[in-house]
Amino acid sequence: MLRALIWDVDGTIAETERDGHRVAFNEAFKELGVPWRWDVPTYGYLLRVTGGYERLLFDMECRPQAPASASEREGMAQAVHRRKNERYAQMILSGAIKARPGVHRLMDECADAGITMAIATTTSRQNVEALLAQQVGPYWRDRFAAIVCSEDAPIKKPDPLAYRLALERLGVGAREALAVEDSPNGLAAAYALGIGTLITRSAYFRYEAFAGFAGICNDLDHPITWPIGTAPRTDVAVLRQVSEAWTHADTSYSREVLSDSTK
Ligand code: XBP
Ligand code: MG
Repeated sequence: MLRALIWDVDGTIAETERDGHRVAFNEAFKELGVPWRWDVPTYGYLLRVTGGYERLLFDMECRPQAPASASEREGMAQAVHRRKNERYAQMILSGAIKARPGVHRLMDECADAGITMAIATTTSRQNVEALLAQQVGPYWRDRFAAIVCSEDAPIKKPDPLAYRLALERLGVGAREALAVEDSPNGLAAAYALGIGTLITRSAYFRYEAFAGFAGICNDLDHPITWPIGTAPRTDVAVLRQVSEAWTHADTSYSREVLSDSTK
């Protein structure tokens, strides 16, 4: 039975990757004299690496203009990432980035239906705070029984740690929860524990060939498809059907992954 809905943040609650973090990174590059920018396709490619700091280090590995020594690159990445987060918070607080369609509605419906909610994200507490306070309101924390951020789960998605902690803090089993995600890395993190994932495609993953999802849609107000059904939008009744179908799904692959990781 569905008891909890676990929300990813970036790309899922709002289009923060393309319109927020990427733009803020470019502003930080400019301010700190870093001689390159990330256009929309380049940032999409870099999203394979989770974590803004890690993403930056990964990109620098093949930038001839980047410092030669690892310690200099790390120093530069720390400074840029810090400034990026300041600019990101300012951008979010200005209200420039809104929640994606259906997010507020589904959160309200879950609260009314007694479905507990949590957050499992690879971004920082400060970035979550900025977005949720702006978009959900000053009492946003009251809506979530568990809030797992990069400080709690430093090993980032696709590692399942963030979801493992969310389940533990919620006190529910994998089959009693659904995840809402926008990216392959997020899906992999939830899938590794056997949690069913509802994919709400963000701009970067509109044409991604996802595999292993419990349900998929372009946004929560648009039609959703799951292995044994379709519906015009995602509401609590649909979440329950998706969860029920997932209960019967074959996730033997994830069990193999889990047993391998404990050897
Ligand atoms: C997505 C991420 C984050 C953001 C940037 O997180 O990978 O790294 O791109 O945030 P989510 P930071 O799990 O919410 O989709 O700069 O704080 O890493
Ligand atoms: Mg995401």
